[in-house]
Amino acid sequence: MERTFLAIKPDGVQRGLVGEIIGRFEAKGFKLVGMKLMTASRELAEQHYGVHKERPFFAGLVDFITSGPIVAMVWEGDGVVASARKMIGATNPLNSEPGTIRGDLAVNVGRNIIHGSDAVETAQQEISLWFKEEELSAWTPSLTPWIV
Ligand code: ABT
Ligand code: MG
Repeated sequence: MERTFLAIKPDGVQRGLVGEIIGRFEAKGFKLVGMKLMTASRELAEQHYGVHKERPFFAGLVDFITSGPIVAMVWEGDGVVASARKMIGATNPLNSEPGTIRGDLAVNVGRNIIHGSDAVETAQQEISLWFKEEELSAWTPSLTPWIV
């Protein structure tokens, strides 16, 4: 089953958007299989954004992403990598369609509230960068109603 790495960035946590964002992926029908609130080290952030190492915004990006707690998550489901990117919206929130997370909740490309892996292969690399195998839970949704 396909998995992706999503992270609510420090601005999303500070703005109290954790519940709103998680709710969208739950409502869509994806399954949460890993989650932790953590402040990333510089080393971890630099590895995560390694492809942007030479870009002028790299140092500021690492400063931002390590500036406070983030909610690191792994979500599972058919086509979850591409679907989550679609739900997140374009990198620059001013270009993100209304109805997407960034389109509805953000305005600044350097403060775009959530990260999502951009391809299945990247997702696998990011999941193993951020999570140990034992931190992930394989579970099957129960068909028994929880409230009778
Ligand atoms: P991420 O999910 O954070 O990787 O964003 P996304 O994949 O949509 O976009 P990319 B290109 O990977 O951007 C990485 C982070 O760099 C920021 N950024 C990007 C800038 O600040 N200026 C720029 O010109 C570009 C291209 C946006 C992303 N994160 N933040 N925060
Ligand atoms: Mg990216």
